Amino acid sequence: MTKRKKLYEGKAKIIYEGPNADTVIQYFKDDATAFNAEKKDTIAGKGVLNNRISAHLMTKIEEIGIPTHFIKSLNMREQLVRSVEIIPLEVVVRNVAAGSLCKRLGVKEGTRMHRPLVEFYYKKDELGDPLVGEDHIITFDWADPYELEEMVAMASRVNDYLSGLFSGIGLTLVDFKLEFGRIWGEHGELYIVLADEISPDNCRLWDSKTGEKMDKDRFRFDLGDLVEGYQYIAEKLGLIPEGGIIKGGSINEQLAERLDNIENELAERRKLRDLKAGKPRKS
Ligand code: ADP
Ligand code: AIR
Ligand code: ASP
Repeated sequence: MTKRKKLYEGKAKIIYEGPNADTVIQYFKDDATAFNAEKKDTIAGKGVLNNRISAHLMTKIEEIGIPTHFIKSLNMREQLVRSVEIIPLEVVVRNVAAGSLCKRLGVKEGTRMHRPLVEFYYKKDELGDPLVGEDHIITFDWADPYELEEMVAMASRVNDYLSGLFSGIGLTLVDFKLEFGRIWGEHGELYIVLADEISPDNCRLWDSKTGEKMDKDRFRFDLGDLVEGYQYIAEKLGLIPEGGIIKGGSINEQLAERLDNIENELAERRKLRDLKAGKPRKS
């Protein structure tokens, strides 16, 4: 295997040089951090699950016409994505009050907003990613008004789509964080695309019936086994077989490697079931 150049190592992922100048490889680590890396741990299988969940959600989002950086899954921990210039903002959309919103404003956790709330945080670890307003963003040239409008429109569409998708599998999309990037076309035209990842590391997902938290809050606030929550989400999305691929901290590597196939197989089985459930068609 040729040695790849590491371009960047973050808290949860590593970015490697891709096969050509327009692409990079995202490697999903098992490292978990919270509160600006004050709390740290390594959780076997987290990277595999996030890679799979993010690949699936990005593909779905691309299908509804929102451009993303995602190209394809490479293996159980890696995906090929377009290389982008990351806009240094975290765009957070909230449907139900939780997390820092409750802490900052004293709103009761679980309060459903009558309209989704969109917030921006300046992506700067040294400052603890502070909340900023549109004026800060434009004044300091983190993004221009056109880019801002585009990001808000895309984030709202992602919210509508994902809220429906998760509600259909018994999960409430409480809030989530997106990152966007810039790509320039061959004539210098600018495209804004959805980048980074969409996984339970950056979405809050509660069981719609019981309210149980299935996302990274399990790790942040010691609410229970993180992998159990992530596997529950992946199972509901039909990405892994019932019973999961990680047991007692060890990954069933063979099964994990075959996840793409499993997804296809499950899709096929669903199709067969649907056909049998319906009336036979006359040929
Ligand atoms: P952090 O940098 O916050 O610790 P990660 O560990 O997730 O986060 O590292 C991944 C880094 O890669 C992030 O800084 C993210 O902004 C960046 N990134 C995501 N998608 C792309 C992309 N398509 N091209 C270049 N950089 C990307
Ligand atoms: N988020 C924000 N920064 C990093 C992440 N992962 C995500 C959280 C949560 C949402 O953004 O996972 O889904 C809002 O986070 P908070 O802490 O501002 O309430
Ligand atoms: N991963 C980020 C950190 O280490 C934020 C979080 O998810 O809580 O602070």
